[in-house]
Order: sequence, then C-alpha cells, then structure tokens
Amino acid sequence: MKISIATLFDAMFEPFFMTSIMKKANLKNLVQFETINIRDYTKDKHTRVDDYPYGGGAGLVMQVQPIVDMLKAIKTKDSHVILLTPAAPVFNQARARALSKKSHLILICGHYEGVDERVMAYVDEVLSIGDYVLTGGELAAMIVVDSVVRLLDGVLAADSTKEESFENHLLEYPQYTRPETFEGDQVPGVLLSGHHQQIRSWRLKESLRKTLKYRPDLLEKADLDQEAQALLNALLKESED
Ligand code: 6GU
Repeated sequence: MKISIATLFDAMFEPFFMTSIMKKANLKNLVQFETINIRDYTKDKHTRVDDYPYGGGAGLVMQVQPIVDMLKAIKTKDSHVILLTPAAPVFNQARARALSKKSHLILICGHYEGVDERVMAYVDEVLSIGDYVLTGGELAAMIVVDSVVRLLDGVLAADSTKEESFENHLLEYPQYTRPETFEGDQVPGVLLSGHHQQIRSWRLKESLRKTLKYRPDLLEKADLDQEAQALLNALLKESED
C-alpha cells in the first residue's frame, strides 16, 4: 500500500513514520509513505494557501486551487482520496478494515477554519475522528494511518487483530501479564488454570462487562450468540442487585 499525506505541516509526520510499527511496516515494504506539502502547489506569488471566508466570519479557509492542483499531480486511477475534517462521518474499525484493502490512500489534512467546499468534488470520502475539534487534520490522519497499517497482512503477528476491541462490536477483555501478584492484587485464577473453555467463557463475560459499563451503545450492534446473551443477562441481573 502507498499512503500520501497532503498537509501544510509535513514535519509532523517524520517521527510518526519513523517509529515503532509504522517504521517496521515500511522497512518490510508493506507500506510506502510520502508527504506532500500543499504549499508547493500554490500559484499565489506570496505562497498563500488560505484566505478570508466569503460571507464573513472568523478564521481563514484553505483555498481550492493548491489542493486540486496537488491532487491532479499525484492522483492515479487507483487512488482513494480522503479529506480529514470534523464535518464528516466518524471513523471506526469497519472503515479502517475497508481502507486497508485499498492500494493508494491520499489523506488531505484540512487546517484553519476549514477547506473551500469545492474541494469536495475531488474527494472520495470525508472522515472525522470524533466529536471534538482539532487545530488541523494532521493528528486525525495519523490515527487513520496507524489503524489501517496495523491491519495490513504481515504487519502484526497473524490473528492478533481478530479478537480485539470493536471487532464484533465488543470491547476487549482485560489482559494480565507477570507478575501473578502485584501489591496484593492477583491475576484472576481462571487465567492460570489452563482450562481453555473456562478462559474463553470468562473473557467473553468480562468483555461484555466492560462494554456494558463503558459503551452500552455498542451492544445494540453486537450479534450475540446464545452463550453471550446468557452471560449478558447474568451481568444485567448482577447490576440490578
Ligand atoms: Cl479530521 N479534523 C479536525 N480539524 N478536527 C477534528 C477531526 C478532523 N476529527 C475530529 N476533530
């Protein structure tokens, strides 16, 4: 996969691409990163890329010309163009899975008060990362890239993305590692039992418990089998007492 980031702040991406899993994925040739500075495409003699909003109002708006010229220069028939903006559907694991199947992602980072709406005709998709406002799309782009790259075949150990949070609409169960006892706090005995069936059932129940506590909205989308439904009913009963 190739990932192109179009931004006014390309320096933000260097440490991100050069660290941990992003770096490893790149060294294994599973992903190629490039940053494109939108300012390089401005035709303004003072290299401006933004201007005051028509109709008035606070802040500056990114101009359409530099962004569209940038896209015309780098886009191919395989490119999937995404604009990061808070005025968009919220990104999630299902979108990350879908994007991980594309061969070329172009992520455009909006800045200032927004991007001239005429850019919309040149993008395939708009994405927000949540219900809060950032100064720009750069951190949002990193979040999208991180979640997509870790799903590419060969980046993580096989199967490690199968059982995690949001796959099947549940939060992940609690995890423990050594030591067995920390300041008197013990690892749940079932995890030391070697009894795989009981471990699986305990994890499912704790996964349901966390989801019920923190993200009850997810349970409406989860299609629970008979065992899961019985465990959830037990949890709901517990919380009544
Ligand atoms: Cl994609 N951009 C900005 N500026 N703010 C955001 C966002 C994106 N997603 C949530 N807040």
